[in-house]
Amino acid sequence: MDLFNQQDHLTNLLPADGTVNYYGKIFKPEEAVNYFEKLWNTIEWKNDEALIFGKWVITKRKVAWYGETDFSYTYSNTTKQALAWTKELLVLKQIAEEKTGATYNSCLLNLYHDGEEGVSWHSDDEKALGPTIACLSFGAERKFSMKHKQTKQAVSILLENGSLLLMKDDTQLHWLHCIPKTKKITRPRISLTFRTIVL
Ligand SMILES: O=C(O)CCC(=O)C(=O)O
Ligand SMILES: [Mn+2]
Repeated sequence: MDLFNQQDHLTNLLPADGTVNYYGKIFKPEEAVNYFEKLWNTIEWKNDEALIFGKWVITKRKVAWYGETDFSYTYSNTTKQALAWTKELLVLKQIAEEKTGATYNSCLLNLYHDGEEGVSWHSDDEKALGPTIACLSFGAERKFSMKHKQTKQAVSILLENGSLLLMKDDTQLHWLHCIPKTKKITRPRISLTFRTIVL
């Protein structure tokens, strides 16, 4: 057993039916700024297409999907092919793995240009997806909201620049999450959600 398990001091943000741990800022401000700029410039950002209520919608936020090569992954009726890990993504993946004590084989990245862009209520509960998702945030602080599917109980947390959030156990089964839109935020944010695809 690892006596210095870095999860020991963490409290569960959820009252029941899942586990969400917020690690706070794990990078120094200058490191976080460097990662933001590197990711902004090197990731192959694309507007996402999704079939929502039978209509093709192009999202304003940009996304990118990286992972072990040859992964393809279907969600919202679109099939995506994973791009090969970049140097920075591999470093960040390793940091996320060390901090959370889990391993990941893919990463969905989001780029929100400002508060007018967000992601609506959903859970990452696709069959091919493992239950553990680690989320790194760079740039503008955004609110991360969670809502229980049955009780509608709500929990939210501010995701700071250079911070790490972990969702695991039954979280995706019982809880929805979103990044609410807000007019108050004018600066961009990049999030990296490390996941495990089980084929
Ligand atoms: O940007 C975030 O922190 C969350 C994004 C998200 O929920 C997702 O990509 O599934
Ligand atoms: Mn999600």
